[in-house]
Parts: sequence; structure tokens; C-alpha cells
Amino acid sequence: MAEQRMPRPSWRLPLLGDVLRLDPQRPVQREAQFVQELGDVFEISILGRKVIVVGGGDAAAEVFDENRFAKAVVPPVSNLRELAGDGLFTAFNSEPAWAQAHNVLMPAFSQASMRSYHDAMAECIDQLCAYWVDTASGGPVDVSSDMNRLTLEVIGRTGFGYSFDSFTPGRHPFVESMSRAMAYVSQTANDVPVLREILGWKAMRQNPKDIALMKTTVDQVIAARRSGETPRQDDLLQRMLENPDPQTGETMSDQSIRNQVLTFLIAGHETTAGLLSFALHYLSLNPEIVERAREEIDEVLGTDGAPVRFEQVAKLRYVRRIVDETLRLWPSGPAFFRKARQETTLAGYPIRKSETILVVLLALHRDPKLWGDDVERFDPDRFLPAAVRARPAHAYKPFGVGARACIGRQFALHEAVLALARILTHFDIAAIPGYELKVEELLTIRPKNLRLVMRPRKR
Ligand code: MNH
Repeated sequence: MAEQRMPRPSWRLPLLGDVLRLDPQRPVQREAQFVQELGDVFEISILGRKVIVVGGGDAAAEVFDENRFAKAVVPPVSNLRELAGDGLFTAFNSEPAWAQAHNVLMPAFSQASMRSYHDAMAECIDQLCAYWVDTASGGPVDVSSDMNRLTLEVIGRTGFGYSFDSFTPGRHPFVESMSRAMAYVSQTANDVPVLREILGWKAMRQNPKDIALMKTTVDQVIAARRSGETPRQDDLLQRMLENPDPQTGETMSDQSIRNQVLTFLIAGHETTAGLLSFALHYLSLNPEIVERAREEIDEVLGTDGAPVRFEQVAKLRYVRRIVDETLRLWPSGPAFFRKARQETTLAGYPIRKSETILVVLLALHRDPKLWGDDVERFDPDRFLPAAVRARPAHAYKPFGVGARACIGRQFALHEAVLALARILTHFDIAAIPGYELKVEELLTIRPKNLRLVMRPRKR
């Protein structure tokens, strides 16, 4: 194809580029809008940095091809390296710590390993339900905040035997530091450094303190386990301490273990919390979906309130489809970066080696070419096996692609299905009349100010 210029937003400025046309509060939602205006492939320029954006169609299948493209660690993801170093999520593809941690931890995240985390997950979910019965007393609950409590508690306990005392009023100092540190990374993603110093000096000073507190907390947990001060248990930390990399025979350093623990706390908590929050939002609006889910839940789990067994979770097929459909409309990691391994083309446009490409899942998952023309409708039956088979594989990638895809996928799905099943067993979920869904972005996405009334279920 002849050298043709990629579409770009109109009114590009010198130096600043398209930065004024972006939305610093809702960057990915703005980019999804651009997909509607400019098509599946276009370029934007942010302060001299060019980013190619892919939002649908065959171009998506192309960038997912691991032979020609790979994960790119660029801002804002690379800004997390100050906290998580060469941990799994933020490592460059060539860093040895990635391969080692990947080899040690892959078995710990297999479907079979979920059995060893199941009881702790179930306990945390029951604690959440009890917390709602005690504190909500029929009034509305703050959904995103409570889902964050749940998922952080789950990853803390199953990851390294640590409780954040999540179901007590107030917030753990670690949680305070983590949410400020995440907000800092997100808000400084596309800003101008000079302005940051003027406008954000307070946050700039707070950030190193937050990072130090998080690292110290994790180091203490690791040291306590290593010395035997806290008991052994079958969790991620124990596996990292004991299991050597099958390829090299070497065990992980404390520094690398710390980076992985911090990574799981970051990557494994707000994503699953966002998923659960959006799912509860849609359940509050769709009584017929709740009814179908409950039929399945009562049949699989029984109605006597007995603890859920590991094997039962995989049988909750309809609840799983609710989860899948939620991740279609609101993939909690709404976009990710790729880069060209060598000079190549994309949708016919020439691409230089290492050029940065942003995949906007938010747009891909609503591409009418792949999903039909009622893409906004919440319909779990899009994930019936026959419907899935009828779609190309690149239509749906909420957990990313290739070697660097999400290691926590089974973990998140098990936790989410279990949590929704338990919540639907115990509560009738009611929306606040007039609530309009607005979506907040802090690297991950969540429904803004979502409050729902959780009343003990009437049978
Ligand atoms: Mn998770 C990578 C989405 C839950 C740990 N995760 C990714 C990527 C996406 C993603 C997308 C790829 C990002 C990229 O290409 O740059 N993750 C999710 C979603 C959920 C989720 C939508 C929940 C829903 N993730 C979890 C959980 C954990 C976890 C739970 C851990 C307990 N994720 C990771 C790690 C990586 C990752 C670690 C990086 C893996 C690697 O690069 O080797």
C-alpha cells in the first residue's frame, strides 16, 4: 500500500500535540470516543510522544500477533516501576526476574491451585456479607469501596497470609498509602513535569513516603515468614520462598519476592473489585438476570447456606457468563500497550520498530463489526459456548494477550463467581433511583459513586 497518513485528531498543536484534546480524568474513555470518530487505527501525539491507537476490527488481531508485536512497558505502566520494580507486571520483556517469577508462579495460578485458596476466599466473602448485615442495616453501601475491601483482603490472605482487617471501619495505613500512590501514578501519567512541581508539590512529597511504607510492610511480612515467626501456609509467598525456577534451579531473592507481592496487591485488587462493582450495578438493573442466576445458584449450592465447595464454583455457568459480559462492557484494565518487534505494517500503514501501540479494549469490546449492533446492552448469553465459537478470538481480551497476559485470570474468575453467587444468595440488590453510571479511571476503571441497597434476601 502507498505511504498513507494515519488518521489523527484535528487541531493538533505544535509541542503539545493532541494533549488538550485528551481527558486527563478519563483518558481511555476519551480514546474510545476517538475510535468512533477516526476508525480502528489512528495516531495521537502527547508532548512529542507518538502513540498509535487500535480500537477494533482486524487491526486488533494484528497487534495481538506475538510474532510481530509484544507488550510495551511505557508510561503510565513504567511509572509503577518505582514501586514494583521488575515485578511481573512492570518488568521489561528481557529482564531475567520476569522469566524466573513467571516460571515459579505459573503453577501457583493454575486452575488446580485455586483449590488451595478457595477456603480463604470464601471466608473473606462471608465476612463481607456479615459486615453488610451489621453495618448497612438496609441502607445503601459504597460498592467500589467495599469491593476493594474484599479483593484486597482476599489477595492479602491467599497471597501471603496477611489480613488488612478490611471489615472494620477506617482504613489500614497500607491501604491509605497504596491508594494515594496509585492516584499519583495515574494523575502524573500525561502531565507536564514543570507544572507538576508547581501544582502537585504536596503529592510529590507524599509519594516517596507512601512507597517506603508499602515496601517496609511487605519486607516485614517476608522476614517474619522466613524466620518462622509466622507459620508456614500454602500460599503464594510460601511457593516463592521455597520453589526454585525449574529452568535454572535458582530460588527467588527477597527483593524479587517483594516486587511480586506488591505487584499482586496492585494488579490483583482494584481490577477484580472493579469487575464486581460493575457486575452488581448491572444486577441491580436486571431482575430477570438475577432470577436466572439464582435458579442456578440454588440448584448448584443448595439453599441450606452450607459453605461453598471448590468444585461447585465451576458449575455456576450462568454466573460466569455474567462475569464475562461485565468484563466485555467494562474491562477493568481498559487498555494496554504493545510495540512492534521489528519494522512492520499495521492495517497497511508502515510501523517502525518499537513504536508504541495502545489497544483500547473499551472500544474493541463494543466494536459492532464483532459484536453486532446492540453492543451497549448487558446480555450474558453472548457468552454461551456457541456464541463464543462464532466470534473471532480477538474480539474479547479482558486479560490481555501473549506471554505477558494476566497470570491472575483464574484467580480473579474464581473469586468473582464465588463472590457474586454468595451475594445473590444472601441479598436483594436495589439500585438508587436516578443513579447514572459514570466511570472513573485510575489506571483501572470503576463505577463512580455507585451505591446500592443490600437487603437480606426475601425468599
Ligand atoms: Mn491481571 C497482567 C487484567 C486480575 C496479576 N492483567 C494483566 C493484563 C491485563 C490484566 C489486561 C495485561 C497487561 C498488559 O499487557 O500490560 N487482571 C486483569 C483483570 C483482572 C485481573 C481484568 C480482574 C478482573 N491480575 C488479576 C489478579 C492478579 C493479577 C487477581 C493476581 C493475583 N495481571 C497480574 C499480573 C500481570 C497481569 C502479575 C502481569 C503478568 C506478566 O506480565 O507476566
